[in-house]
Amino acid sequence: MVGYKFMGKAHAHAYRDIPFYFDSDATPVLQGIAGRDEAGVREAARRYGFASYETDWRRLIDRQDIDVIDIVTPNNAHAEIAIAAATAGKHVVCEKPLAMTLDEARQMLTAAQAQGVVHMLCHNYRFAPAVQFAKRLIQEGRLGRIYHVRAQYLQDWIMDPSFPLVWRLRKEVTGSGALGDIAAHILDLARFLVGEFREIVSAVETFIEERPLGEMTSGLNASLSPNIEGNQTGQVDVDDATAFLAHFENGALGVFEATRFAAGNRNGNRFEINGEKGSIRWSLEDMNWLEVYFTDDEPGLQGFRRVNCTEEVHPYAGAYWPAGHIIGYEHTFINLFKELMDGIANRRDVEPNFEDGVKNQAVLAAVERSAMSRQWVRVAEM
Ligand code: SOE
Repeated sequence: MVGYKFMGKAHAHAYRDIPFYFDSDATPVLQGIAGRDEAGVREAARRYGFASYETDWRRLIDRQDIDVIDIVTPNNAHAEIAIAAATAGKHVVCEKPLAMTLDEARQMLTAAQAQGVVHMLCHNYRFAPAVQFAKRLIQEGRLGRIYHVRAQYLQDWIMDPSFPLVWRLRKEVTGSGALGDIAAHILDLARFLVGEFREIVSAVETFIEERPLGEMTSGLNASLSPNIEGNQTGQVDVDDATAFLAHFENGALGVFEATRFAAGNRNGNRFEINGEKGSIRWSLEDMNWLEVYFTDDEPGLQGFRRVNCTEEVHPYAGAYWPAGHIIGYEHTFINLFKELMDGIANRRDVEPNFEDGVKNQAVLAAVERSAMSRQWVRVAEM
């Protein structure tokens, strides 16, 4: 694993838990973790249970005892590490967004395909049992033709103007703001559930343009840089919020919103899909439930039913606890890495992969271009 903070913790925990719940076709062994800060990476290795640590990620890639490289670094390091890993014949799994630009994403896909390694992109929310069940209902045609998808990813963790200018707010490190960080998740869910985007019109906004210098500490917390002189500040050069409309290839109409300025919404990832025969709704903050409405329900009894997706019949749910015993955020990663392990053991493609990463990156690029040009942008032209 390269990197070890918020996502490093989520991934390491998931790898360790896989054998607890699943008979996967391969079992992860935490061989090595890399990070530039020796004290930090040593402590991560100890806490997460890695056998060794390195202060240069290239050393992990050179090692013969390592088969898979997992990238949980800030976004500007994804491409270099993924391409080096794939070129060395290692399977690669990468946090989202796949890359800083569409061009980088394409290079990553090309490198992985050229070596025939398994590649995976960490859109973990696809792996909530209720989301997988929603996919099954749509695939079975239970909603019929899809008319609408509306999705929101609402957060509020940078609303305080004194929250520092961390890497997630600096374009050269992160690529974009709420767009690549959280709109990426909802557009990936829309592609997973509804289909491909055709064209987009968007707006982006940066509400607070200057912040004190600082660094992420743990989770989504940050501290001011210890060495700054006086009240040194820097310019925020990414979006705080974005909103866009989309036409899908299959004719569906989409409405999307992602922001870090929706007070009271800590991690509000939700969607609603309306089809000719019914609707479904899901919200991460109530992630075990799927709300389902069918137009052919008996008159007088029509209404949204709340389905608790913890039964044996619900994807992945049977691996955990008896029905009604709920699961959480971390289980989305366990399910995702279970698929990665099976894919590697059987040398078959897994999803979402770098191809999805390229398609998602094209949508992100179209959102950015549309916001600049104030015009509709066709995703295929990116
Ligand atoms: C911060 O916005 C963040 O941690 C994202 O980076 C994750 O991808 C998302 O799942 C939760 O919020």
